[in-house]
Amino acid sequence: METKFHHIKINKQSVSDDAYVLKRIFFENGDKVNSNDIIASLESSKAAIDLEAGEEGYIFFNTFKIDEEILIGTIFAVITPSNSLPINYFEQITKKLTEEIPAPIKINGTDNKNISKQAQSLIDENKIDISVFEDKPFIRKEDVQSYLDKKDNSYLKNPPNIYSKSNLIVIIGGGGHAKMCIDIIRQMGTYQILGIIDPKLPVGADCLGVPVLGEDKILEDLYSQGVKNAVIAIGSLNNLSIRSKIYESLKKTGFYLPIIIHPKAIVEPSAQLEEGTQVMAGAIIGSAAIIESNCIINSGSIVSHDCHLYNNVHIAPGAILAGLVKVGSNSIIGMGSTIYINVTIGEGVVIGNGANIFHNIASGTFIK
Ligand code: JB2
Repeated sequence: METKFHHIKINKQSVSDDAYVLKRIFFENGDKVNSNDIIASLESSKAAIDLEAGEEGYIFFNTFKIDEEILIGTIFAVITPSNSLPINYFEQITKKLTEEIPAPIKINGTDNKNISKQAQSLIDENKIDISVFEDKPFIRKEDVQSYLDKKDNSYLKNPPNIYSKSNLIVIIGGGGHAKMCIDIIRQMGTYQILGIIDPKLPVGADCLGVPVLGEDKILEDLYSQGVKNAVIAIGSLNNLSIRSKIYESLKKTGFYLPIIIHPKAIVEPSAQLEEGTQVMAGAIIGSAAIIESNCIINSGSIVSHDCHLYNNVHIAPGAILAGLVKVGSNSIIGMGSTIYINVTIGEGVVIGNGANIFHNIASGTFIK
């Protein structure tokens, strides 16, 4: 039977507005809501607007930040009957909507009905010639702000139009693991790679045709220009906490970290993957496995049924986890090692390459 999802859209409340500003969100992703629950409040030019769930179920929000303008017609959240959402659900919808969007309307200064009120006042304030936005079917405050910010830097030399902008992604780190991530993202086809962030590589250096843009401090600027997605492409084999620190910092800025899955990996439909997890070529994730956020399931490894990997775990190439294995946060299971059924590995454990583990391993242990 097809699962029924209820989309919560931003609907027009008054004739004069084309977008509303997000003020508060009252639930977290995965929370249970009743149909008459208020899930968020927005602001129009005239009044506050309360957004109702409209259906009972589990709520998942599209990625918007407080004080961001949201266009009317946008799918703001989705309510699902079970506490899970298909991988990259909002990306798929956005992609579909993008394909359905008609050709941009030419704006020549006489017809300004496609400019939000806040955008218009910024344009007036800064005396901007609106022909600079002629590739945009609708001008939002963010577009004008981004144009103003851009005057002072050159990260987005050729900004794509607003609709494809939401699919831009930056790669954090420009070493070996980044190459694997770039190949996966290109094959997934959902995101457009803008560039690499790496403090040790010179700006303009090239990694598989992707340019290095600068160091981590430019990330907030990029985010404010409309780049909302990021991939942590650092394996950090010696210190997994680097990945978790970068994850926290990117989330704080507001970035969305998509789950990336190589097209030649096998992930059973009943497996649950969380934000930022990466599944490389040839990996297999078995039924009902739970892989929490920011994990790497590296090439050719096997995570069998009912395994539970907590945040920020790295399963190195060729490692095999039998069914029901649990692995605590920040642990690494080395290349070619095997973990016996039902074994629990603690947090911050390093299992060396080729080890065979038959018993539980305490947190912080290093196994050669
Ligand atoms: O905090 C950081 C940071 N720390 C290191 N921010 C950013 N933006 N970049 C950082 N880096 C950069 O990550 C380094 O400057 C370096 O260019 C890159 C790491 O590259 P490397 O090739 O040394 O490691 P890797 O993490 O990409 O890959 C390792 O781990 C994988 C899982 C390799 O050992 C691979 O062989 C392995 N498959």
